[in-house]
Amino acid sequence: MNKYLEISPEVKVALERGMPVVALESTIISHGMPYPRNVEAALKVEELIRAEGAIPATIAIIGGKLKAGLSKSEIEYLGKKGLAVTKASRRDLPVLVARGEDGATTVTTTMIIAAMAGIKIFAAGDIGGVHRGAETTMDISADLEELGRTPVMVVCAGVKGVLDIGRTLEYLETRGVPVIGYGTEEFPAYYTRESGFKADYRIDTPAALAAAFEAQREMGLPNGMLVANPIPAKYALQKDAIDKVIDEAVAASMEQGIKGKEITPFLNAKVRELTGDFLENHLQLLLNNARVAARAAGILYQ
Ligand code: PSU
Ligand code: MN
Repeated sequence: MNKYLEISPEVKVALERGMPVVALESTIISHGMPYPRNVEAALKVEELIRAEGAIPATIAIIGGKLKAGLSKSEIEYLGKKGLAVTKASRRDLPVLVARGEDGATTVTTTMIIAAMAGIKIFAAGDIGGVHRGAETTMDISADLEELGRTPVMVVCAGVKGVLDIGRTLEYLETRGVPVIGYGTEEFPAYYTRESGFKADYRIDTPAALAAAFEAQREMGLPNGMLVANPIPAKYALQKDAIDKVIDEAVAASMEQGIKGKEITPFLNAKVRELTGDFLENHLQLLLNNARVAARAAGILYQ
C-alpha cells in the first residue's frame, strides 16, 4: 500500500473480512450532474449498494490523498464544488497529489485507486471512448487504455453516441478488453438500449459475470473487463430521437472549438439541455448498474 492511499475504516474492514465492495467514481458527481441532485444521486447509489449487501467505496482525491470510501460530508463537498474540482485522469495524479489538491476521479483514476485498494468491481454511468473525428484529433479517452491495463470490472450503460462507438469497440478489442452485454447481444448507448453494434459476449447473470472475471484474473491477464448493462426500458430513449440531439451537441462543440478534457462534460451538459431533464433516467441507469455490480461482487468476494 502506498502512503498516498487512504481507505476509509468501513471499506478497510470490509476488504479485510472479504466482504463485497463496489467502487464508484466522483467525476460523475462534480461534472456529471448539477448540485444538489448530484449529491442526492451519489447517496442513493451508495444506499442501494448497501441494500444489496455490499459496501460502497466512492473514490476521489481530497487534499492530495487518494481516497477509497468517502463520508457523506466529503460527497457533499465535492458535489458543491462541482466544476471547480479538477477532473483527474491518470496524467493528473502526480501533480495533484504532490500539491495536496482535490481531484474528481474519472473511470480511469477510479480504476487505478480501486486496484490500489484491492477493490475489483466498479459501477459507473458510462465510460469515455474514441471521439468522433479522432482520426484527426487523436482524442481517445484514457479510460480505454486503463481498461487495457488495470484488472477491475467496470459495469456501465455502454458509451454515448456522442462518441464514435464503432472505433471505441475496435480500440477495446486491440487492448484485449472483453466487452460483455449484460442480458443483451447489442452494445447499449447510455440513453438508449440500441447502438447498432454488438457486444463480444452476452452474459445474463451476476454469477456468470463473476466467473468470467475470476477466470481472467486467475490466468494472470492484467486487463479490466467492460460490462455494458442497458438502461431499463422504461427510462430509455429511442435511438432516432437521441441521435438527432447528439448530432446537434457534437456540432455545437465543433463550432465552439471545445477540446481536450472539456469536451466530454460539454457534450454531456449539451445533450442534457437538449433532452430536457434526463436526470431521473440518469439516476435509474446508475442504480441499475450499481445493482448488477453489487450482485457480481457478492459472488466474487465469497
Ligand atoms: N459520463 C457522464 N459524466 C461524466 C463522465 C461520464 O455523464 O462526467 C466522465 C467519466 O468520469 C469518464 C470521463 O471517465 O467523463 C471521460 O472523460 P474523457 O472523455 O475526457 O476521458
Ligand atoms: Mn479526451
